Amino acid sequence: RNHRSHIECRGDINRLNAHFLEIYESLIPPEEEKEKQKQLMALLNKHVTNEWPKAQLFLYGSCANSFGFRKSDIDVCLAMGDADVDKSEILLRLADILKSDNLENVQALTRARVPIVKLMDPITGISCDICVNNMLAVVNTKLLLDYSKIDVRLRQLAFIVKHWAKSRGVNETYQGTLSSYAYVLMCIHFLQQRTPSILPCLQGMEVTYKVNVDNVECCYFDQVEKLQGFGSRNGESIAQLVWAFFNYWAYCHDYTNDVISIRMGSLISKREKDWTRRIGNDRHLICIEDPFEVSHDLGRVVDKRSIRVLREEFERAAEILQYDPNPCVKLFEPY
Ligand code: 3AT
Ligand code: MG
Repeated sequence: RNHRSHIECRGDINRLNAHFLEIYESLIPPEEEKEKQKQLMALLNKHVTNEWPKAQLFLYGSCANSFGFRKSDIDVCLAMGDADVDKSEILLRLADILKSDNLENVQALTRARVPIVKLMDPITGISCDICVNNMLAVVNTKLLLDYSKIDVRLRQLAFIVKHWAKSRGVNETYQGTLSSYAYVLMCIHFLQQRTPSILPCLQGMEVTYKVNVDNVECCYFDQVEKLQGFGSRNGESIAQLVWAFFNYWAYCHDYTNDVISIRMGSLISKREKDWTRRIGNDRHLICIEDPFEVSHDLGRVVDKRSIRVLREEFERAAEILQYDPNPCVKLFEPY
C-alpha cells in the first residue's frame, strides 16, 4: 500500500494553481445569499422569541463556518436555555407556528438521529433545518470559522476537497463515507502538520474563549486576528497542498495505528484512545477525533466496505494529480 509514499511531486504542479483558485472562487457564496440568510433568520427569530422569550437562534454548519458553497441549505440551532426540554414537543410546536406563516414544506422529523424541523422559505428560496439545543455544533462551527481566518489556504484546500468528495460520492455519511465536517478537520490537521506549519493548534494555546456545553469544557485561543501571517513562513501553493493532501491520505497515513487530532495539533495513537477494536458499530477504520467531544470518532460511520471506497478514491486522486495531463477535469469527474 505504501509503495509510493516518498514520491516527489510533479515538476509542473503550479500550473494547476489558477485552475484550483478558479474552482474555489466559483463555489464561494455571493453576498446576496448572506443577505437572504439574514432575512430568513430575522423571520424565524420573530416567531421564536414570540413563543419562547428566552430562546435564541444560532446559525451553525457550513453557512456559518466559512466552508459553505453557494446555494447550500442552512443549519439553525434553537437554544432553549434549559437543557431538560422535550425536544419533540418543541419541534412539533415550532412546526405548527411556522406552518401558519408563509413557509413551505414545514415538517417535524422528531425521530431522526438529530431531530429537526425542515422548511423552505419561498421568499428567499432557502431551505433550512432547525434543531434544538445542539450547542456543541454551534461551538465547533466557531472553531472552524476561527481557523479559516488564519490562512486563506485552509478555505481554498477545504473547498477543493469538499468539491472532490461531493463529485466522487464520498461525502455521504449514510453510505459510510465522511461528513463535510470530517473533511474540514482533515484539512486543518494537514495544515497544522506542514513544515513550517500553516496553522497553529488553537486548543494548545492561551485560553481566550471558554464555554461549558453539555459538560464539555470547550476552550481555545480565539483572538485569531493576532495570528495574521502565521503561515507565511510556509510558501506552499494551493496546488502543492492539494497534491500533498491526497498523497498523504493515499500513501502515508497509518490507518492501523493513528488518529488525527486538531485538538493536539498532531497525530495520536489509537492505543491511547482505546480505539483499536470494534466496539458496537464503531470500527475506527479511519480515526478523526472530534475537537471537543474527544470520545467521538468522526470516522465511526466508515465500515469495511466504505473504507475501501474511500482509500481507492484517495489513491485515484493522488494518481491523477501526479500523472494526468489535465487533472482538474479528471479529479472532479462524477462517479
Ligand atoms: P455541507 O456544506 O452542508 O456539506 P456542513 O459544514 O454543513 O457541510 P454537515 O452538514 O456535515 O456539514 O454538518 C453540519 C454541522 O453540524 C457541522 C458541524 O458543526 C456539525 N456536525 C456535523 N457532524 C458532526 C459530528 N459528527 N459531531 C459534531 N458535530 C457535527
Ligand atoms: Mg449543512
